[in-house]
Amino acid sequence: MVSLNKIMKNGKAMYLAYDQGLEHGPESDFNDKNIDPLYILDIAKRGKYNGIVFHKGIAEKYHKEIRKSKVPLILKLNGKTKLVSGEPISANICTVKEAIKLGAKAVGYTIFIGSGHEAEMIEDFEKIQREAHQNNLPVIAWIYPRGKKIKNDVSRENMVYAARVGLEIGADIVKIKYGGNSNDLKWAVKAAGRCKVVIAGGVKKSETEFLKQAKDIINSGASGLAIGRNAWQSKDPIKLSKKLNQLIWKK
Ligand code: FBP
Repeated sequence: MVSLNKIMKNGKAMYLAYDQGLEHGPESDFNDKNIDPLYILDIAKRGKYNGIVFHKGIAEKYHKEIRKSKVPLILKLNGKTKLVSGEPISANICTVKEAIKLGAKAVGYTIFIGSGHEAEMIEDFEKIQREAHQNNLPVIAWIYPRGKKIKNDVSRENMVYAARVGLEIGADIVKIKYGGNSNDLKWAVKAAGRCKVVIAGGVKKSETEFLKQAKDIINSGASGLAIGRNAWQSKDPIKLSKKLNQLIWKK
């Protein structure tokens, strides 16, 4: 098994996700501050995240600063904009080799299970997973049920399915969305077996609501969270990150 030591601490993790510039576009998610990748990198460093998720373009253009920050880089290898309609597919942007050259400590890959293009993404994942593991690089799979067949992407059935797909296809960590029911999440964590489960943050909530949800998530057996908007849209991202840190490692 590939070692997760570089991107986890005592089997737990918090990651800062910043792929929304491509996935959602700047208009819906960014303000004057968080539009700047260096602002995000500073949060990741001072907030003690176990990894920062960037796409290739940012990883290349801000390479020097990322390296200097010592925050482990998780390179997201595929992505899509929100401008397309129809069955979703996430296109490859970066290879495993390029990710390694950029100093990545893990790679990430999105699969929309249930999409008409599911098979293409699973096939691509197969190559990526093999190459990453040959290079001792952990693989994080973003598994999101999506497409016209999916009525509720966070139903018990779909959430547990997403977690299990992570285990079945050889991901080391599976990132899924949480529907808010801790019993469902406990079952999902069980379904993922030795594949670690981390939970996405979703749209910005109040700090109290977010931290309460984070506590439920950790108490349900998940290994951590991989959040974006709830951290870098916060008025005080460092304070929030510190609270999240204490909660995950039960300080
Ligand atoms: P957030 O915490 O901001 O929700 O980010 C988590 C994430 O998985 C991102 O990595 C990704 O860009 C986004 O959610 C996908 O969101 P959507 O469900 O809108 O495709």
